[in-house]
Amino acid sequence: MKRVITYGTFDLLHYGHINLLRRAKELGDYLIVGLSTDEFNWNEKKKKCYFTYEQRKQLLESVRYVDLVIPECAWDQKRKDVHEYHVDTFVMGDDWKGQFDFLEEEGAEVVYLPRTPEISTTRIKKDLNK
Ligand code: C2G
Repeated sequence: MKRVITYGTFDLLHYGHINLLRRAKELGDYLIVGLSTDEFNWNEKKKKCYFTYEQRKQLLESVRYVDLVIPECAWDQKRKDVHEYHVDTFVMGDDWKGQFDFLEEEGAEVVYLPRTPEISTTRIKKDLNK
């Protein structure tokens, strides 16, 4: 059983997120998503989510590629998560390229996947405000 983990806010879930989750799942058999909590988003990413953590969790849990959703409360929980969840592969979009290579020290393969161009939560909000 190959276990994969990825992290994110996943607000206004869109096809770019789904493309990431699908490709992440293709790298193993079990996909864990570390979902940024509302506090983490606001305090660490200055992101004000449209959907609450519980709503974003419910959406992610309904995606066929996702097997488990856990809270992401801090930047530095990844090292612990890799061991606690017996993770083989860590995946992020390539906007994060190089930021998490240290997880290889914990024995995890680190993979950065190309982002889906054009779509983003920021773009959706901007277009809807026109
Ligand atoms: N993503 C993508 N293509 C897009 C938009 C997003 O592949 N058009 C990917 C991102 O690269 C990321 C994931 O989808 O891997 C989730 O994106 P966000 O919710 O924006 O996550 P982010 O705010 O980057 O949080 O500790 C890591 C952070 O929690 C990542």
